[in-house]
Amino acid sequence: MNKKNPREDHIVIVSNRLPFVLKKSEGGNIEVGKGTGGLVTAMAPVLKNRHGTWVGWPGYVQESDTDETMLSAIQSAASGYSVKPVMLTTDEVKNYYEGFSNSILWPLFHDSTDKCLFFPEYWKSYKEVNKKFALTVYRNADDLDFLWVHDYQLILVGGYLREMDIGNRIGFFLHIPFPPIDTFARCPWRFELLSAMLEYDVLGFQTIQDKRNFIGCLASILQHAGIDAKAEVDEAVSELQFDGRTVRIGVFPISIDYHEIILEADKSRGYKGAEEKCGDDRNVNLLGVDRLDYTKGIVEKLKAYQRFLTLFPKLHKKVHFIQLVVPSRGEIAAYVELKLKIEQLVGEINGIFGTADWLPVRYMFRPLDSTELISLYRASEIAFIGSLKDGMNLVAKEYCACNIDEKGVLILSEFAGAAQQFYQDAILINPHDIEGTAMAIYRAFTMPLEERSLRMRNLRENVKNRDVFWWLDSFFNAAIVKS
Ligand code: GDG
Repeated sequence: MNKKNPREDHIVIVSNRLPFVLKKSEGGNIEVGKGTGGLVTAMAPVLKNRHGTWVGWPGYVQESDTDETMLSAIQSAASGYSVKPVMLTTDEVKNYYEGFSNSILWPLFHDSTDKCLFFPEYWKSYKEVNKKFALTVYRNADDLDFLWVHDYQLILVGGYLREMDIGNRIGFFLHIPFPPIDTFARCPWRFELLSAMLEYDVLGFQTIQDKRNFIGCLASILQHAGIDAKAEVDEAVSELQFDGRTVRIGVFPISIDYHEIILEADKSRGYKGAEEKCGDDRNVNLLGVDRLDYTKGIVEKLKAYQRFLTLFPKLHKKVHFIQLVVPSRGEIAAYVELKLKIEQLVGEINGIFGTADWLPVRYMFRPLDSTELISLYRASEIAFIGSLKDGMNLVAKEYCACNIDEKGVLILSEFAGAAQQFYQDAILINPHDIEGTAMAIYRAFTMPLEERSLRMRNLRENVKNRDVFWWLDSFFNAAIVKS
């Protein structure tokens, strides 16, 4: 097979979703909206500066192929790159997307095996849709394009491209955690998934723990099947020989376009009066921004806040917990139940502690536009991130970047990938420890200005030095074969 080095200026990105959402209005017109979510945030600046092609699902169901009106609506939403849509039918959305992707792989990779539904029809559809994505790539890629497949919905795409005898270099980046062997081994299709991952030339993970888990799974599952697949864990990028090829395995913590977000933050309405008072005299917004997801620990955060209000009655009316929840995966039962649970708790806390002039929790369930989101970051003295498991968590990075005055505090779950980068300067919490998290809120609230500034300066420096372009370059360097 003729594998050539990729051209840095020509990438084909393959992800389940395109960076925008198309909806058909009642009158039959196609409306284009911006997509939200971590993958879109990270990848949008990558193509903007390099051209290339994005292959993905535009987010609505269609039983037949794309038509011209849709193609032009899709293309006009993309600036500087071309878009190749992959359309999904109702059955595919149910079995591949809601089923295998979000009711097997998502919970399995996030330590929530109780939510896994190992239905064979999900696996069948996952294979078919991955093949469909591969075919779209095959039809649209040039010889020197670097093919970059993203995330858990599309693990098999690389393998199908090899079957189509494509000679390009192909990379894969996993945005979510990779589970340990005890968890991964429960999956009936563990062997097929692992083997498919070894069809890529370069595999990227968010943290060293994810890479370690992956290599542990290889050692156990493939070697049981008599396949030799050993790699060093501790090197930044390690190499594994498999089937006469070299597979590179690296750790690339994803990030944000730091400079772009600072420009936006600078323009947004300023801090609501950055208070210099110390200790109990401050008035503080505590901010949570999460997609509706059981992995984000929203219920645990609310319980910890409730405990904090019980422990510190003197601080009532001085703290406002603003929790933005962005609708997500609303067709899946676990998400519907979670929404009810969150809303019940919000009501309970406001009912117990609220007064005529103070609402302890301000809850929003809708997406905001990016300008609103940025002014919320700027207006909040504490960011509160309580993921039970999270690949990275870009909200943590965005909050720090937007904290231009360097007076804010980041409370961060030790189970978010970002904690491996921020452990020295964030207040780390174990979100399962409700009492400990309540005390962490108190600590953030009472932290002296000097300490807050020092920590926030370090956090921002960290994000600045490792922005999304640093991430892209590191991945690309690993993808290139040095002669
Ligand atoms: C996956 C992994 C990993 C949120 N609300 C609004 C909005 N957002 C944007 C945020 C941020 C993104 O969505 C959320 O990113 P996260 O990283 O926090 O989480 P996931 O969506 O679960 O992302 C995650 C990521 O992929 C990247 O690899 O970090 O671990 O789970 O950018 O700003 N954006 C707008 N309005 C909102 O209301 N415009």
